[in-house]
Amino acid sequence: MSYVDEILERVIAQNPAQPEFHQAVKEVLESLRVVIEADEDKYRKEALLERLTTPERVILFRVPWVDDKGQVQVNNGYRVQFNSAIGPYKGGLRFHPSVNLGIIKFLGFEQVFKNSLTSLPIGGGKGGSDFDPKGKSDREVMAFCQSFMTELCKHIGADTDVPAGDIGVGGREIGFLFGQYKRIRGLYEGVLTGKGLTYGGSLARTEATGYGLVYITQELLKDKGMDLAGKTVCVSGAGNVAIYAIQKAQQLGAKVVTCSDSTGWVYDPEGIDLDALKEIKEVNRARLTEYKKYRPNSEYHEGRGVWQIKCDIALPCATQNELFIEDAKQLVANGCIAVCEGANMPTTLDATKYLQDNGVFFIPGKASNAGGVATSALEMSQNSERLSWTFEEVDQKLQGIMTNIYKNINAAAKRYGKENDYVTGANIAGFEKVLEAMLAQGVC
Ligand code: NDP
Ligand code: 2IT
Repeated sequence: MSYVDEILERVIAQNPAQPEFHQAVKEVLESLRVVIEADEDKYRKEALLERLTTPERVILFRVPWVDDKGQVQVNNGYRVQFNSAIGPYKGGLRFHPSVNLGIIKFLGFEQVFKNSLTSLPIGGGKGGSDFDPKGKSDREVMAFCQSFMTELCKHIGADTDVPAGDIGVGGREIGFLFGQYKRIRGLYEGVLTGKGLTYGGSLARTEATGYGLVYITQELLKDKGMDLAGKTVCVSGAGNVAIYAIQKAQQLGAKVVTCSDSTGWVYDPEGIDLDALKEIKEVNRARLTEYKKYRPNSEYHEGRGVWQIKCDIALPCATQNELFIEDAKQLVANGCIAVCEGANMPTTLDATKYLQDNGVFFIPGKASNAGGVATSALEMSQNSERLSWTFEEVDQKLQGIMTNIYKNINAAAKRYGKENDYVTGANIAGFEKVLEAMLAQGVC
């Protein structure tokens, strides 16, 4: 059996009931097959793929806290420190009831390659909890965050592991987490990114993932002789990534006609009203049902359905496995040109294949949403030099990083005879640097 197939079997056998982790590993290893099989004996002897697919460390912990009724609640806490070959572990924290170890491992594994693609010195990690911030008071969120950090602070630090936000973790949560870290460890250091601007945060970090996604989409279109201006765009999600993707796409002249949350979706044929969306989601923390009050001509539908709407560009920005094969077929039938992932692994493997086989340009999340973590790394640099850069400086660097990622994944795909296959390009380009660093550091 080939080394790649052997490891795919091993990952499934050793990590039962973790389908998202299997899915992420399968996608990466299928892409790396060409690289590994060119020198299979060497990599097998080095147990390179066993090391690549086994986290360096997994931390599981209990998070007890007291709700507003005086009831003690208990959640599960996770931090997966996946790979530190090229820098300290870096990656977000997700607070969502669906969180389990398999999901955090898939996200940590993806993060290793994504962080490598940024060309900045950051390793891969991810963490989170099954805590649901929805419907909780600020005091309850603070009580949870303080308890979560009381344990997590033993395992992180500005030079070891630097968490940030993800689903359910935004500025409010990062503030509570930072306060508790400082209080227990007595260190005022850049241990988290996505911080508020008054205590070490970076300008443009809030916007970075969504902006970066649109910058790389524009780069792809330019390379193909097209432009985002005048294009119709469908976005899913209505959180941090979705909101700033919509903003940048609109600034570049596109018309964004959809967004969604976990209960339903909006179709606004005249273009999403971003101020309304921000007020609903960022200020009121409310549901998308509110949108119709601001825009009576828009449609609100329960459930999922964003990908039915005819568009040139699709930007899935909600969560994993939210774009299925039926959606891919609909997008192709509607003449979609490109799908660029804002979320992590939003497209299923068969949907990805269908899109690629039918000539839709497809950029995977580890390349197209890397602007967020890249700007986190820029926040770390600013914290280290105890200076802060202007919005324009950070935004310029972000644009440069996204352009560079596009060039690198495009070149890697071409080098292996897979032109336009940006999944293969991203996995190989991300892997190459990690591989070299791992081999240079010996057996560890
Ligand atoms: P937010 O919590 O800000 O927003 C998430 C959005 O997705 C919300 O609209 C939420 O709906 C919806 N959503 C979440 N889970 C589900 C679900 N199970 N089913 C349907 N809808 C869902 O998170 P972000 O915008 O930060 O993250 C979105 C995606 O982008 C995630 O995949 C994340 O890993 C990825 N990402 C985030 C980065 C960042 O910097 N924040 C960087 C790179 C990737 P509702 O409002 O109802 O909860
Ligand atoms: O998935 C991701 O890249 C993030 N949630 C951002 C991680 C970070 O460290 O900024």
